[in-house]
Amino acid sequence: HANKKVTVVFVLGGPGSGKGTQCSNIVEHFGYTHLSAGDLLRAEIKSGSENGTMIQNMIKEGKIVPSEVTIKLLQRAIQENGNDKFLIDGFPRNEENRAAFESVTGIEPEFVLFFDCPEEEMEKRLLSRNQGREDDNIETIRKRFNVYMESSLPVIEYYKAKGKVRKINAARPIEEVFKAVKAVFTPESE
Ligand code: UP5
Ligand code: MG
Repeated sequence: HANKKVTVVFVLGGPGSGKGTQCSNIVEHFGYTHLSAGDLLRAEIKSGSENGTMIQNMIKEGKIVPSEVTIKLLQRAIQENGNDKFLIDGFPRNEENRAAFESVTGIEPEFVLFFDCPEEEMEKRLLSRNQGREDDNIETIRKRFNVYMESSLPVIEYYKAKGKVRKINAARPIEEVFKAVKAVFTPESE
């Protein structure tokens, strides 16, 4: 696969747990490039690509888009970027995503940043986000929570067994969550 050597951190957690918000903070302080799989898929819909309608339907249903589509977008974004440190936000979402990404790109994450947040809090945040996301309605939110519990949590368990999960209590104000995040990215000698 002729890859440049890159460092990747997977940023995982339920819908509305604060992945995107904290990734912006990490970019500012630690020089990573933020790749949100969901943002890449939404951009693909907007670009009028041949997969656009399929992606739009899957997102509306809270379902996981076929991994070859998402991986192609992530791989392209990594290759086109001059940076060598990436936050991959909201991917992998199931076991198949994880295994396919690893075999296609040869990349294993440095660690997994996991935002742990109760469902009531995530629901409250999503319903008051108001950014016009087609999946921020209560019907789709319930579907996203189900897919997260059934398919995405097992991926976090997989990395937990490998000692790679850095778990953050995400049910606190943004600044407090970021304090905990900073500690994860700061070498212990500092
Ligand atoms: N907010 C954030 N932190 C807060 C805090 N500490 N206290 C109070 N409020 C806080 O935050 C959500 C909202 O909460 C914002 O208004 C924020 O200000 C506030 P945000 O940082 O946006 O949370 P995030 O975890 O990024 O939530 P998001 O909705 O983006 O998570 P999802 O995982 O649901 O969405 P994503 O974009 O990753 O995926 C969407 C869909 O795309 C999926 O459902 C799926 O259909 C599809 N998809 C795939 O198929 N494959 C993929 O690989 C990725 C996505
Ligand atoms: Mg997000």
